[in-house]
Amino acid sequence: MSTDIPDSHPRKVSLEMRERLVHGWEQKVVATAGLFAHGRGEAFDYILGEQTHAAADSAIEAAAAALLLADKPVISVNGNVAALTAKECVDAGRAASAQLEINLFYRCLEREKAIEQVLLAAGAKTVYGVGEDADSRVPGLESERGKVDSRGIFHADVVFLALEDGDRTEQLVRMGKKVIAVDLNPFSRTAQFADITIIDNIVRVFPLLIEKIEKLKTKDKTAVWKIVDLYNNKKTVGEVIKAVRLKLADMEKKGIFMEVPKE
Ligand code: PTJ
Repeated sequence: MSTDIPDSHPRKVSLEMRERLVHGWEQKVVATAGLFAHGRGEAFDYILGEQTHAAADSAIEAAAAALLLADKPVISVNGNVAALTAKECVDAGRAASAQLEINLFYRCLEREKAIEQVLLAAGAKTVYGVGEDADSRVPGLESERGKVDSRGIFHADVVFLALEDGDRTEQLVRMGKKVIAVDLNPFSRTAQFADITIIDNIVRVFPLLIEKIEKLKTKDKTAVWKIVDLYNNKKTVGEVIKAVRLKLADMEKKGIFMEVPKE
């Protein structure tokens, strides 16, 4: 079932995102729990004003730089990411010469294949982590997320991941990898443990990331290294939390949330 959402609807973009997830759920791409996870993300996005904050923008720039400098970068794809941004994953992978690997919490071959199909249809040439290809394990991680591809995440130096429960980020960092995480919740374990935390909606992140990768490709390597070296993740996460606090304080002070425009 899909509803035609009129252009005039003030929540059109948000409602369309939900439709994509429901469609993904019907195709077995999205886990049932993925729908709840999206709801949590929506709530944080609402508080963030559904916009990319300046601090998130600098995290995206650092992510672009880290991906470009990596020897073996990998973009980790789960159900929600594939349903919302399959084409963008492929485009970012191409721009940064990064591999795409499917990594799921609710892992089963049916979902792995469904997500692989979505990525191939979006233009991917190779997709790692499907079935027997997930032949290695992240040490210390007992969940299905621990299953990784030896050609991909297991030997990667930089891993880009999004929208996931927190335990894997910590272990990947312990393995010595640089982890770039996209998570709208600045308090999550993923957000706290990642080396570069992008607190923004994945649908806004990818287009900006691709743009920044292309721009940094034209710069010399020293300038790109400088971006990574100067980046401070604690400061970035703190700045986003501060922006939210100031916005809420301002709304509280004004005591007005919305006004119906007069005819
Ligand atoms: O596809 P699978 O099997 O790997 O399962 C994926 C889910 C999402 C079910 C699993 O990873 C999960 O349960 O995740 P959590 O613990 O709910 O965490 C998801 C995080 O992503 C939450 O902190 C949300 O705020 C955040 N989030 C949700 N939607 C978005 C988002 N962050 C960025 N952009 C979004 N669109």
